[in-house]
Amino acid sequence: MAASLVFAASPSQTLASSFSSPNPSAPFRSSFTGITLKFPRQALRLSVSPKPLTIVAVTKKAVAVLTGTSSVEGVVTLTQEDDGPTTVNVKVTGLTPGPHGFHLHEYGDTTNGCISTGAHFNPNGMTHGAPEDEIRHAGDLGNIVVNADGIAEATIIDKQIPLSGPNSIVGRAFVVHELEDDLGKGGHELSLTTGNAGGRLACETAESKIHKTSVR
Ligand SMILES: [Cu+2]
Ligand SMILES: [Zn+2]
Repeated sequence: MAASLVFAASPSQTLASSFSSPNPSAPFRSSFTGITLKFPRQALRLSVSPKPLTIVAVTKKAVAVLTGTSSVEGVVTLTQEDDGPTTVNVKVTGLTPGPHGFHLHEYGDTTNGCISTGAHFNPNGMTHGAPEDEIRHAGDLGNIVVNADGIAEATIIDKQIPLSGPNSIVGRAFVVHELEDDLGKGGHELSLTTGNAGGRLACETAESKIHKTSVR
């Protein structure tokens, strides 16, 4: 998607620049010149590259390495094909066994530890909920469950955390919490804002890598 936008921008810039220096005595001729300029450029590109590059899919990837003040650490890997859902692979170690709230918070700022990541990422102005709820923060990814060895491994597939576009989560931070996220249903005063998931044990910002899968 991003790649096709880049390609589309090139001919229109060509057109705009040819209009920006019109011949005042012959306005029709000027616009005609703009169009003929566009076709030779494409023809040139085809002759230089006999097998033109075709973008068949854009795989977007991002990664966050979670660190905290405690012994908790982990890695979050994100993958998104074109405009499909995002797959989140999480592995966190050093947690107490049981469920722990796992969210995407608004800011990628960890200068004051996990506190400076702000609230849950919420571009649609919703209240806190479960990942499967219609009313939820985009950043509500539920809980990750930690086994007896203190390790949590999970794969989450979600449509509200794209890696590009206006609601891109690249540059925002993942946070692992001390307690279970009640998914907005606990009746606590914090249930509808944070799921009452307690302290922030580890966090890190998602950083992006874009891969284009191409064929010739
Ligand atoms: Cu959180
Ligand atoms: Zn939330």
